[in-house]
Amino acid sequence: MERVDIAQAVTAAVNSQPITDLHTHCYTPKFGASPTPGGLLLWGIDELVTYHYLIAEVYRIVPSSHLPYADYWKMSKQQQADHIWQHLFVERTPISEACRGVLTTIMALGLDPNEKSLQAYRKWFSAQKPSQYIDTVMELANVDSITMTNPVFDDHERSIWETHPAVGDDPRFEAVLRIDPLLRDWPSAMDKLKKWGYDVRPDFSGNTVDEVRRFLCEWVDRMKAIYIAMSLPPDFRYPAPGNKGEAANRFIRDILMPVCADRGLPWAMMVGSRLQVNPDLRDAGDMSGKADIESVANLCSQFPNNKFLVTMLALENQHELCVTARKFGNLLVFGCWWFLNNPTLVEHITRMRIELLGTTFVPQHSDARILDQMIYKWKHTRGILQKVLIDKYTDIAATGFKITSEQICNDVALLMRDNFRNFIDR
Ligand code: FIX
Ligand code: ZN
Repeated sequence: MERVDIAQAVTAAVNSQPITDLHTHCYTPKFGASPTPGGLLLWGIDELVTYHYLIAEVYRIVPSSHLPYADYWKMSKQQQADHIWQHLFVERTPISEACRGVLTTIMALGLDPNEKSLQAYRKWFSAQKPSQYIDTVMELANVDSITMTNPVFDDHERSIWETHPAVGDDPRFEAVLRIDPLLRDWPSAMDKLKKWGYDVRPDFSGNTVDEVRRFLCEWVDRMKAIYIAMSLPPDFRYPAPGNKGEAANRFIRDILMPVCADRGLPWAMMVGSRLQVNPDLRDAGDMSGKADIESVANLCSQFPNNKFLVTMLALENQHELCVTARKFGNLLVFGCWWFLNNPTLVEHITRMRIELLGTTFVPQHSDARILDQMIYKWKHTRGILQKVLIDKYTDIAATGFKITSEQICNDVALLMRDNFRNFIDR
């Protein structure tokens, strides 16, 4: 195949391949939808423009000395959106990736991205209904399944699951049991489990191991979770050193690994998020840090019957994560997470992953917090994937190997859907 034919085949394959989005913060409409207070499904222009990435960016223009954080948080959602639109999209060029994403989404919806106010967009969105709009977004993004993130230690979300057990039942969505406090704050997690009726103690005495396993199994079953997930700090270690680390080691060894192995569930480890370095920014207040790849290797090695779905937040960790994946078949590398989800880094990381892992990884997840973001996050990703694959197939063709359109389609299906589905046995 000539490069021009490869380009045509790759572009068609990547554009037509439905994506299984393996990590988002979107929800079925049964969880309630914005602007209803407490609605967990966030959608529409005011949510899109007040995405926490953009809050961080507007505070670089209007610092807290001019607009105290407390005054921003007292504003209505529309006032917050107007503030961000004015400073990031009207008075300055919306050139950052988070700004470009909003413009891509607006354009894909058939609206004019040059409006000086949000009124016209608000009028258009006022005519949309959440459930139908989910179909619109999935069609525009060509996404066939949206994977939720369901933090069981979030009191509001847990109460919804407890009062509406079928809340996750929507063929467009899958659920994920998210359990960060069990490693980030074991003692307070044990206090909560005790309040919820589990016979547990922070020192693991008594029935603690069985009771925490029961807790995990009951919620995996209630949610029909397709994997168990945690975000972990840069200083996560396995095994954790010293007495302080013993609880974490025991939780992983005696509880989490047996439950995941028994249920055939991957443990999704999202490693490197240092939370709330600026708490006044709320969701925008987290940052990244270089993490320890040896801990990932130790887990893959010590638990060969477990599956590890891993993404790391620091750019410095990406190469060593690829090398580790070459050593352990029970490790599936995924995504260019959060601060890595920028064209320059996505292209660099994806090229490296193909060169080291072939087609045995998952290039991206959207991490969409606002439903509409799936439109831009996947449009931008598809463009980069096309660029990288065209180069890689051209390199292979230059060896005399005969590339076919069928092979390209099969490879793209693996990268955008089937590697993940196969890993969770779906
Ligand atoms: O821990 C996570 O799931 C992170 O993705 C989020 O906490 C983060 O705020 C985010 O949405 C990044 O894109
Ligand atoms: Zn996330």
